[in-house]
Amino acid sequence: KKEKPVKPDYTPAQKKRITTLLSPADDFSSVKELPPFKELETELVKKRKQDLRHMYEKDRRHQLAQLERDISLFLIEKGFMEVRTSIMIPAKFIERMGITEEDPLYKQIFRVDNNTCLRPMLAPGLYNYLHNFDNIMPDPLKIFEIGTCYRKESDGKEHLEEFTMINFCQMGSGCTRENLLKIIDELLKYLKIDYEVIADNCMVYGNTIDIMHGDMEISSAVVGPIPQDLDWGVTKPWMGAGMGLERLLKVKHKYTNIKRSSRSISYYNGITTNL
Ligand code: ATP
Ligand code: 9VF
Ligand code: MG
Repeated sequence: KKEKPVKPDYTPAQKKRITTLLSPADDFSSVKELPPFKELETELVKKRKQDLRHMYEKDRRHQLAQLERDISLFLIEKGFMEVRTSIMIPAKFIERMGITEEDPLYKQIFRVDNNTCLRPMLAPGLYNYLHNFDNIMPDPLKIFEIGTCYRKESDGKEHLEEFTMINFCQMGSGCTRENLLKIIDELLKYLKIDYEVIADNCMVYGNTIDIMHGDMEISSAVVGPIPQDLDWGVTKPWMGAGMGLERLLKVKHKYTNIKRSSRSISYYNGITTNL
């Protein structure tokens, strides 16, 4: 039996506009027939303006900024010290990370000039702190950074070229897979995000423990040491994990596209600003 097409059929441009205007909370499952485009558009524009006015009145916090604050407080509470390092880094840090021309990440680096690039990850800054704080702080040394990273990406719904990473790490005693998974579990429980643990590997770290939500990787976690530690003057065991904040927001708010949670002039807290 052939299914009756739902009328009216929108043009591709109209479908796109409706998709942009939809919020994950909108539910059309009980609607048998969609209204004409203009009618639906007007209704959705009105709802999204209301959503934004409601945020202005009741909350005023930016999701991405608030998530950063939540994660910072959580990790500070757990004994990790917050650091902030440069977004523009020496290009030689890329090589020192062990990222060679064969590594897919190599071509993804945004170069600023011959000697400078935008950081694709937080590890170089953290390595510097692990080295410099080793003879200052008691054991174990626990630090983290949250900040913007840049990678040239080609595919869409889960990748941004400008995204926010949290990378926490511990050096010295207690650096076991079990302890690492425990912190990740506590953090993701605190953020109310379901996950699965799988094994993966990458060129920089070798074996990684990947934290997945469905098909999307939300974190890569590693238990060191690894050979390139020595190039950073790091000689003790370590463990650490990197996690993307926009991906966490995508899961939390059920966004269909990660752009909704990115740094943007097109969306505010997942709502289009084109109203
Ligand atoms: P993927 O395989 O999905 O491209 P990755 O393994 O290259 O990710 P990692 O280097 O492990 O990413 O970075 C740690 C975390 O940072 C990822 O688990 C993800 O949550 C986040 N992340 C990495 N690249 C991006 C990106 N382009 N946009 C948004 N988040 C990202
Ligand atoms: C875990 C994701 C090498 C001791 C300074 C900290 C980690 C992986 C994080 C990473 C990636 N690594 N950005 O290192 O915590 O996979 O590229 Si450190
Ligand atoms: Mg990874």
